[in-house]
Amino acid sequence: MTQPLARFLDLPVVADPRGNLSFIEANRHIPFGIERVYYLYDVPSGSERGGHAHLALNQLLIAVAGSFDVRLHDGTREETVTLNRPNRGLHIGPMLWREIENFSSGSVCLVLASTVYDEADYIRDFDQFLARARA
Ligand code: T46
Repeated sequence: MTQPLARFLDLPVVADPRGNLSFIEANRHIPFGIERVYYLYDVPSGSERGGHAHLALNQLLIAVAGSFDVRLHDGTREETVTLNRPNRGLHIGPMLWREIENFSSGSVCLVLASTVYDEADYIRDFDQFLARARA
């Protein structure tokens, strides 16, 4: 059976009549330490984010509000997954091209990242990515 390019991780939920609570502990619920948190919000309809791969970065993407699609490519295969639950993350490892699209109105993409921001870790040209991934 073909392995998915990225793994869904179900996060704990503390259900409560006052509202639900989910939490994430580094190296327990996700397989990496967290050095950075960022989030995408106020995304205009029809916008796309991403369009790059990372050499070493691990990330967990969560649709903490609304939904969006993540299109992944490993140099050979392409796969699209939808994130639409605040208690489910998508673990994206290194050397996966990602494009994020179809953001619903009011959606928020929360990202936990294994390192601080480093432009040198990005591959922003798809042909360069393909050459490197297939090497
Ligand atoms: C990814 C997807 C899901 C920073 O200064 N610090 C940061 O932590 C980040 C993430 C970005 N930036 C700067 C770099 C650019 O000048 O913000 C600007 C926009 O970044 P970018 O075009 O890379 O944004 P996205 O949404 O296309 O990609 C981001 C992450 O960069 C990327 O790692 O996987 O979200």
